[in-house]
Amino acid sequence: MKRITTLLAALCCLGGLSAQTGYRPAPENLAARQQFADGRFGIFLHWGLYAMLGQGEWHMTNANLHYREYEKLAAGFYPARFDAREWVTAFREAGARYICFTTRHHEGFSMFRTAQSPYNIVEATPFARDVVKELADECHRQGIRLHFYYSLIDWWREDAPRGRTGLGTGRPAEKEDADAYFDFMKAQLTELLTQYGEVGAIWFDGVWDQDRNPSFDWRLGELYALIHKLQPACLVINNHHLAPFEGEDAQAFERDLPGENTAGLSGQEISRLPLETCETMNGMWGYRIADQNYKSTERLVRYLVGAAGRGANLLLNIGPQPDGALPAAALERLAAVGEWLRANGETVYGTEAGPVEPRPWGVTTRRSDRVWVHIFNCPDKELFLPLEGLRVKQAVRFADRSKVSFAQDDAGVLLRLGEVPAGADTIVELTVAER
Ligand code: H79
Repeated sequence: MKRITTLLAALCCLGGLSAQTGYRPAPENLAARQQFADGRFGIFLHWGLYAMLGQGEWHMTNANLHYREYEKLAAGFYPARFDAREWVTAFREAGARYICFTTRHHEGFSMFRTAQSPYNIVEATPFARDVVKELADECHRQGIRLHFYYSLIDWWREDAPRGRTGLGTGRPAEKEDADAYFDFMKAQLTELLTQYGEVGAIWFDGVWDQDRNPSFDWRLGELYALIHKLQPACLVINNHHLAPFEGEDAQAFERDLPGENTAGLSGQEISRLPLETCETMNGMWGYRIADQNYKSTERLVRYLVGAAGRGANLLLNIGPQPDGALPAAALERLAAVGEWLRANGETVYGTEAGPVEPRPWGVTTRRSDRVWVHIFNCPDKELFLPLEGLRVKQAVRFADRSKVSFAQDDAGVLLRLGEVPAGADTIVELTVAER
């Protein structure tokens, strides 16, 4: 099976998904990968003109809005409450170690100062401020890394290659010009990597738009080589829902933990690169006025810890409002997750997946001789952990360091826990030694 998937991946590359050939990551890139993986928690931001419509970031194509009408939103975009310092402070206090911001989503509007198109926040809106610059300066001040989401697909540009989406936005077919579009993207990526200081990652999305056109070439090799030339430490991440291509520095998953596939976007094999999965706080990426279906703090913590227990980061999304403020429900959850991480972050940051595979009851994380057993749902008053090759020297509840009694043999350890509350993360810390 694995061989078939590898073969398929190779065929995909031949069929146009060419990646950076002969890529040897620079030492500073390898260091950045480690720092990225150690961070475990990032905040994803989907913000663009679509916020004004309050229907999520796909409304332009879902409602087949004409591009000449849609672009008029720009003249009314004035997010008076936008304050980069407030945003970044809230993310840092939530315990996030990085932010990924949509510099340009599928709607095609650039949220940064660009000379490549007048359709950008500085030139086309009365706000006339480069929010990416303000965020970058603030991130650098507060020691948070900044990643740039960059869409490969564009529903507004006339030259953008047509895939399976954005077909009803009224653009004349004869204006399609892939060469011009790739020049545009390369010039914008150059701006993003030279105007804003250190960039933690470029996060691509949209490869799947051409999945019915296997001969289409996204020229990813050229894009990746450009990024690594301008900033060797900058990670290339591409949310294409496939096994990684050469030239990528971390692997993305969407709306599922690695190894799970409830949303149907994450059937790809899990690579040895740093892993990251993204998920929404409510049900949408971009601001959706009718969606107050926010996940509880407990659930968000379980998801973050569930990711860590699979050796992955969580990139947790927020859709800022059209006025530039973050939704109150999101701010509440950020504060609560931050409080949890201040108490328990030691068991998440800088860890790797623990020795016990994820189970229905929870996950394990590990750093050197410490293993943290995160119990979300204990079926019993006792919990057996298969720990072949490891000897447990001590077991304590992480919260109060109280001893947990246990028995062990060659197969593993039986923890005598007593009652464990359902839903929350009860953490038992094991001190282990190799057998
Ligand atoms: O930016 C956010 C979304 O706007 C974007 N990625 C996240 C991070 C995204 N939108 N949809 N998807 C991801 C899921 C893609 C679903 C697909 Fe399909 C199923 C792609 C191909 C098959 C549905 C049908 C969408 C396009 C065709």
